[in-house]
Amino acid sequence: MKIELIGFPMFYGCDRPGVEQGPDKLRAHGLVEIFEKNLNHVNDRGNIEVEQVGTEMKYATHPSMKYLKQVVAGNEHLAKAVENALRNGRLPFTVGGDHSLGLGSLAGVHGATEEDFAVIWIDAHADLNVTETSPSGNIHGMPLGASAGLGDEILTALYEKGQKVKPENIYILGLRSVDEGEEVIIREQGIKIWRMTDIKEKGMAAVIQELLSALKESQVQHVHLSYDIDSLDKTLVPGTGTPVEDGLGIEESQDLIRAILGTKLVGSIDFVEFNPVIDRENRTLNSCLTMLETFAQELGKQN
Ligand code: B3U
Ligand code: MN
Ligand code: MN
Repeated sequence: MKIELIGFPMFYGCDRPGVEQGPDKLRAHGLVEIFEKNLNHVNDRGNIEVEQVGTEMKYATHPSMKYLKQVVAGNEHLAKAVENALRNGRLPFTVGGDHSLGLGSLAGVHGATEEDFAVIWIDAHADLNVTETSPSGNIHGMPLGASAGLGDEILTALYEKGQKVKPENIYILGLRSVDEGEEVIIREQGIKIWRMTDIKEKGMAAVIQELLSALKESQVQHVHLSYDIDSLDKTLVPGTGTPVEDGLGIEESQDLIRAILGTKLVGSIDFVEFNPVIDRENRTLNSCLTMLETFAQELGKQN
């Protein structure tokens, strides 16, 4: 298993500076070494170039989608990098930055794969908003919807025109903060979700069984795993833009990650929303390092 680490230092999608420092903060605390310890080939391709602009650009391209031009431009670069990594037989592991990077990541996967692929989105939020349903105008609340072909063409046509992933191949886990409009989209599109209440009620082991059997039934051969650290409980991640209570514990999250990677179908991964500037006592940093170690160990078993 060859890994291509890609940093995506962007905060425009969440409109809260600090999260763009995530990739370098994690590098400074051993990100590359964690992977090298567990895998024989890791290439850190560095950070994707992100244009630096001031707040006067927030609504310069669209009346409600913030920093639209900058988010699209950065994600076009990311899509190319993800597609290239996959075409070179590597697993792109993209470290954010905010979750708008799902746009570029999924566009790149779509570019490199012939067949339908699945997306597993682990997140407190659904990230399914379109311009009309978004309460914030923050694009990090929209990448999954846009990748499913919903909403404004400026986002759905990113990198390549049209839908990148079919709604029936989307699985969201860890949900506990869903906007009204997103609830409608989930119902109408038949997106498979496991809320935190489902996970607490059934237990993680049962949820994992449901997820794996649905995946198996779909017969997809590529799974994209998008991991938002705000899926973890608020107490574990004070250093993320929108922490939410009643989230996953570290062990629950590790069990889930191990099971998903254990399918050997995961071919691309995102790790997003760590904001070192608002962290407290390195609690979020430590949660991130623990989870990254789990990712690396499990990927290492696949050699
Ligand atoms: N759903 C809300 C809040 C949000 C989405 N993603 C995060 N927060 N991290 C929105 O603004 O779309
Ligand atoms: Mn997210
Ligand atoms: Mn989130």
